[in-house]
Amino acid sequence: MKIADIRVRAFWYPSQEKRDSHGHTHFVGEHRATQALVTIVCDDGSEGHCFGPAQSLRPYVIDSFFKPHLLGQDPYHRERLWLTLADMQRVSVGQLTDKALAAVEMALWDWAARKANIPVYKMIGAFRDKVPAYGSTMCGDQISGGLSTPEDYARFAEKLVQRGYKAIKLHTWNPPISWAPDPKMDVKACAAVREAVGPDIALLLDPYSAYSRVEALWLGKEIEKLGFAWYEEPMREASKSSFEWLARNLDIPIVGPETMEGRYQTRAEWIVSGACDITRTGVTDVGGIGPSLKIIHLAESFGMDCEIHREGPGNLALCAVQSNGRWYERGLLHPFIDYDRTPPYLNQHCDQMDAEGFVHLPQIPGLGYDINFDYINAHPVEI
Ligand code: LLH
Ligand code: MG
Repeated sequence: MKIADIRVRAFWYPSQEKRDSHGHTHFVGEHRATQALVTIVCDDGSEGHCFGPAQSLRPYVIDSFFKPHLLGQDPYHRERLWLTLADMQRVSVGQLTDKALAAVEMALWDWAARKANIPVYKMIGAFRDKVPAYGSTMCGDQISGGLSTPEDYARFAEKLVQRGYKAIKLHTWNPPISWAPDPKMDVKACAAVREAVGPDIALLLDPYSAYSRVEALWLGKEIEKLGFAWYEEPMREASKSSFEWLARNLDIPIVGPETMEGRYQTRAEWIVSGACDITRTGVTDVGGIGPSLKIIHLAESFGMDCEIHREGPGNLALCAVQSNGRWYERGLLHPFIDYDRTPPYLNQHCDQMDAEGFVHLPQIPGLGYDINFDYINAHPVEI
C-alpha cells in the first residue's frame, strides 16, 4: 500500500464566531468562515480525511512539505512519517505548522481506522466509550448579555448546569478589551459562578496568560478559597521557573503547559521540575494524536494526569484511550451560540453530549467525523 495523493478542499460555511486581534474567539454574529478538508488518497483508492485551517493547508505547504515526504510511502508508517515531517519543522515551522501537521497525521489515523472498519480510539486501545465534559466558555467580551460581567458568567453557568455539564471552565477577560486583564474582575466572575452553581460543580480557571508572578499568586489563592479544581496558564509558559515557583506556593493543581512549543520534551521538563501538577496536550498543540499519546503515557509514568486541550474528534479519541485524565473540553461556549447545532459540513455532530454531561464516542469507522462531502464540494473557496 502506498500514498498516491494528498488533496485539500477549502470551503466556506456560516459561523457565528471569529478570533479577535489577540487570537481569542468571540461571538460576532453570522458570517462566512473558511475551513479545509485534507484527504490522503492511497493507490487502492482508499481515503482518510481530517479538517484543518485552510491557510495552514495552502498549496505551498502541501507541495513543499507533505507531498515530497508522503507520496509513495506506506500509510501505516505513521511514526516514521511524523518524525520526518517534525524534523522539517526545525527550519520551517513558520510554513509547516503544528496545525497542518496534526491535520495530515490525523488523516493517516482516519485512513487506517476506516481500513480496519473501527473508530480510531478502539484501534489505539479504548479505556472508555464516553467521557465527562466540562463546558469551556469563550473569553470575556463586551456584549450585553454575553460574557461582559460576572453576572453574565453566573447566568450562563446556570444554563450549562441545566444542559448537563458537571464542570465548567471560565476563560475571563483579555486584551484587546481596554480594561483587561484585571485579576479582581476574574475573582468576581469566579465567585459569581461558584455562588450560582453551588459546591458540587467542578470549576476551572484559564485567565489572562501573561499575569506577573504576584498577580498569578494572588488570583490562585483567591480561587483556592472558592474551591476551584485547577488553574491554567496564568503566566507566560516560556518561563518554566515561574510555574515551579507558583506550584510551590499554591495548593490548587496547576495545569500545563498548553501552548508552549516542544511537545513531549517540554512536558517532560515541566513534570520533573514540578512546574505542573497535571500536564496537558492537544492534537493541534503538538502535531497530532501520536505525539499526544507519548505525553499521556509520559504523565502516566509519573503518576500524573494529562488533561486534553480543546474539542474535536482527535482530542475526544485521546480522552477515550487514557486512564489518567478526567475531562473532555467542550466548547468554546457562549450564551448566543448553540454549540449543539450540527455544522453543515457534517451529517451529525461529532461530540454529542447527553443530559448527564457525558460525550459519547462516535462509533463510525475512522476519526469520528461524519462528513457531508456534498456540502463541501458545493461551497468551494480558493486558498
Ligand atoms: O484564548 C482563548 O480563546 C482560549 O484560551 C483558547 O485558546 C482555548 O483553546 C484554551 O486555552 N482552552 O483551554
Ligand atoms: Mg487553556
